[in-house]
Amino acid sequence: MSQGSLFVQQLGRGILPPALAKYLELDINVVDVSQDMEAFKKEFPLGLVPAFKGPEGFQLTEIIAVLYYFVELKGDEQITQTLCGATTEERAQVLRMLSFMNGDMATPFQTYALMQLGKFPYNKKICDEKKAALETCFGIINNRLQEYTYLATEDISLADLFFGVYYAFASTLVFGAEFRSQYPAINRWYQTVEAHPVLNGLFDQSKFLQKSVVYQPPKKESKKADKPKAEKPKAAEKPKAEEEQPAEPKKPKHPLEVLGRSTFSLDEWKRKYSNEDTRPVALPWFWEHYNAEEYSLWKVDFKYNDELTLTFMSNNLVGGFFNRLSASVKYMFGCLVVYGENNNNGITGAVMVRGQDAIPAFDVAPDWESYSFTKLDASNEQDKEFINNMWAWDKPVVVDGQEKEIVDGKVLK
Ligand SMILES: N[C@@H](CCC(=O)N[C@@H](CS)C(=O)NCC(=O)O)C(=O)O
Repeated sequence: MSQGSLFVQQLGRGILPPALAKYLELDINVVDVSQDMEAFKKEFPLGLVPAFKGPEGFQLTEIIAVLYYFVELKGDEQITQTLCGATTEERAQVLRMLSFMNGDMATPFQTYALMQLGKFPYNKKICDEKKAALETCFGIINNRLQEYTYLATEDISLADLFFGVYYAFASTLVFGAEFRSQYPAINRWYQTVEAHPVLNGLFDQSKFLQKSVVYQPPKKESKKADKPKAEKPKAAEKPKAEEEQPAEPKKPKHPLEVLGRSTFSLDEWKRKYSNEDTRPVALPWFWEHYNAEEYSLWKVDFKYNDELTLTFMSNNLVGGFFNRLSASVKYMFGCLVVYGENNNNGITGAVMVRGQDAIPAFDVAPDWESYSFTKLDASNEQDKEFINNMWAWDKPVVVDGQEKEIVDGKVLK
């Protein structure tokens, strides 16, 4: 029987609990909350991850509590002593380091990283303050590692695993080589801890940034505004009329609205896809009802697969892209999948859009140009097979003649 469900957003420190559960061979169901945020918030109103739900209504939040719970759940005294400390003093030291890193270090890191990445309004003074706080934290950790092999005890404890994840994540997200070179003892320590089975394979040092990310203010002129879109009807400029007037037709809200209602019911298809078994029921229904004059089918590929690192981050990228497509989603359906493994993965998929052109549907997302769109032909068996595979998402993808396992994906519906 499952020992519970772990709710995560597999990013930063969030990847440690599932990796630990796997190492401990716990039977825990890992749920990516971005798939259904509403359902998650119903159970955990704070909406913070990681969160854990065990049998009989047992609930837990706070990463440190979750990590300890998993170790206890394993119930192996040897493992518990190694990961959490063997003596009263060691146990206190492990907890101390975890608390220090999850509070004093993680809080400034979050603000600093989000500001440098332009995801939080940039403020130089705050950024400088947070960076100084982080340098103090890294300095404390570096000093410890000049004298001791590990962070809290004489072995790799939860504290080392936590900081291992943080250090590697920070190094793939914002901190370049010049930042890391200030802390040679941390760097040396990392070479050892990354081989620990919990961390092994999660990060690839060749993907660590050479240059630190520095906030780039947005360019004044918008690229989009420069581009004339002759083929697209203009967005409404006047307040929209209450009723459709024959003399002055209501301006469509979305360019694809001019195409009118389709005979193929997209809503019905989405319901079939969600509620029925994909291969035996939903896909045959789709091909029976699909109307090639009303909807076109597209192979969608991310253009910069080389820049992808961790597969969950690739999947988050797809999630973000789909969120930004929300204004078009009533004209679209499809799946993008992530195939491969950490530091060697790609994003591909198949999407159906209203009309014969992909752009009016996709260009509501500012990052649409990061993807290439190749039209598929439903009368071509190979194309049809590709669409089936992308939507059923149950077979490896063939990329450059090589089979690659699908590790994740998202449905646009
Ligand atoms: N003190 C909590 C913090 C949890 C937390 O801030 N989680 C972030 C991800 S690292 C989150 O869930 N953010 C989503 C949100 O704020 O909506 C812990 O250590 O578990």
